[in-house]
Amino acid sequence: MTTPATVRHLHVGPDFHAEQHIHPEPASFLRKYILSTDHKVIAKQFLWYGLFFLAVGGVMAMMIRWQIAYPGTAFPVLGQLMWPQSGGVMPPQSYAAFFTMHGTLMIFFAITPILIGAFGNLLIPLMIGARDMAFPTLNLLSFWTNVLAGLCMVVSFFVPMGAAAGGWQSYPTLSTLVGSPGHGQTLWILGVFLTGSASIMGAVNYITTVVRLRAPGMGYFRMPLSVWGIWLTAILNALFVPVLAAGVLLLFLDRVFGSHFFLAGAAITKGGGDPVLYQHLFWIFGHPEVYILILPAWGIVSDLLSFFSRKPAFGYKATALSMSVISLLSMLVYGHHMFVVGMSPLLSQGFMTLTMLISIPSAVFFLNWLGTMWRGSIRFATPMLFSVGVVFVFGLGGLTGLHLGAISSDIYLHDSYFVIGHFHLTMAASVLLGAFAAIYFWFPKMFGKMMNDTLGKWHFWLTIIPITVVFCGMLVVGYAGMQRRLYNYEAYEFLKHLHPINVWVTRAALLLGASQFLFVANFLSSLISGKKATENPWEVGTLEWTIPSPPPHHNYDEIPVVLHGPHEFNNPAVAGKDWLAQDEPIGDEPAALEAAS
Ligand code: HEM
Ligand SMILES: [Cu+2]
Repeated sequence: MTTPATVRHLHVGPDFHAEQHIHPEPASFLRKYILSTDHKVIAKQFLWYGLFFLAVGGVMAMMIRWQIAYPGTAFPVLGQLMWPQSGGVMPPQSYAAFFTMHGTLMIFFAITPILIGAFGNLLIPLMIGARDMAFPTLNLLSFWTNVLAGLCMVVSFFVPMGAAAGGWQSYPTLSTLVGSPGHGQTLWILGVFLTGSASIMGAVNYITTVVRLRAPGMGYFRMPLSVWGIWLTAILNALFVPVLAAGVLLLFLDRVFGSHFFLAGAAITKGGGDPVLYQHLFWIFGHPEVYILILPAWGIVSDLLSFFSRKPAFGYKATALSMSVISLLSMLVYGHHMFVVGMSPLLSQGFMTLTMLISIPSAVFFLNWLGTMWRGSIRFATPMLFSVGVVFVFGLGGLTGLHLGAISSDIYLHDSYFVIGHFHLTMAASVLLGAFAAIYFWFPKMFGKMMNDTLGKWHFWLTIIPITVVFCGMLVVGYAGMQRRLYNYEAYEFLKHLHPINVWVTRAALLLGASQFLFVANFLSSLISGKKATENPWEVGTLEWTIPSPPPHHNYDEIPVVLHGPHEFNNPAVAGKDWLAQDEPIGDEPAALEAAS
């Protein structure tokens, strides 16, 4: 969108022109596709990388569920391949490694690369009107450091004694040499440290790009909510991933150099530290981490609900501010993960009160979601269905958080399947459905082709129904007292009656797993022979839809000048269509720009 020459010289922000030259596209295959500094290429690299680990983490979840429903029987095909010595039956040690690595891979190597790595990279420069990230080389480094981290995780499956098996938090003393003598745990530490470093690099890049490279007129309260979500996530990453890095570094020193930061009592001969210290370091990071994962999904869903309801996002500013308040409060509540560690009641009451406070801003943006859809002329395309799916599962998950935020009920439910059900609804299902919504929506911009909407709708219904059965089933068995991480819960008489529910949960999980092949087929066939995408197939106004699909290497011929918010629908001054691009002038727009400054 070219703008009258006069407008370009009205500065409303930092001097951005100097910082955004048009660089020629690299010629060699290596620089163009492998060692690329182009944010759009790096976005695709993160997407493939994340989808690979999502598949690995997903298959592991299926095998965990198989063991729970059909203990003592081999998982079809894979069981025999992996455990021929036990007739294909998953041994107890492997069960512990499976839930540990399932959780680790899903959080750090699947959801993070997809929602933060891929969509952070794709959307931030395009949606704020920039040519690339502030630090393109750092961006390249961040991706390849992640690949190194992923390699550590993959290799850990093949070392003697296998992968880490101390839970995705890797609490000491179990994760020290006392509980985990093999190299698998050390490789886990290296992998987490490296992926943490990559996240910090990305965070610095995202924060700087949003602050410094917004196009003229793109004030913070004109940024799409997708950018708000990813930006807040980057800030939390920059603040809290270093805490995790410090914790695992000390654990590494304990394992490799014989220090005693997390070893105490009988585990050592003299001096000594405290294993509970690690829990504090882990959860100071760990609770903000759940918001690091979900904030991008919240932002994306807030935008998509508006786009497909053909209405401005209800309470746009309130949603952006609620997400900011939640990010702030998320720094102050980590103790609710440790109500049973023997903390002073005064301290846990403080954490409980702050945790309950979070439900207020959460309710604000949740109601804004409903307000956006209310009386909208809703287009139920696949991205919209997945967005509504997020509203549904997050609503369920959020409500069950209240049980776990209250000390009295948490002491009973701690480490039960109720916890597993809760965080899978809030963290797994919400981010997974959010990621699918984003993939179906921005696939045309990334690859220049449309995904098949009918297949997409089948994928949606065959995902939302089983995923609800799986995680709500977990809430029920957890409420009945079933603990997590039990290789064979039927060893406990009082849990035997839960077998039928667990069988149905596993059947639903297997259906959930199988229906993902619809997505794989749709993704690959659309890449190869999908319908060519136009510049703006969804008819929405954010900047990325004002340039070709896929965009040219330099994104914008001219840096756009932003005149409107991201959700301009049904503006009476616009004739012949119900939407308005953020840089589209109506009437004497140069005056409007002046007004915006
Ligand atoms: C979509 C299908 C999924 C299914 C069926 C599933 C199933 C499970 C099951 C059964 C467990 C508990 C094992 C046990 O304690 O005995 C588990 C643990 C876990 N899952 Fe998932 N999961 C899925 C997706 C995800 C996703 C997308 C994430 C992350 C965003 C995730 C993160 C975790 C974590 C962190 C744990 C705890 C691991 C531990 O106890 O150390 N899961 N999952
Ligand atoms: Cu928490």
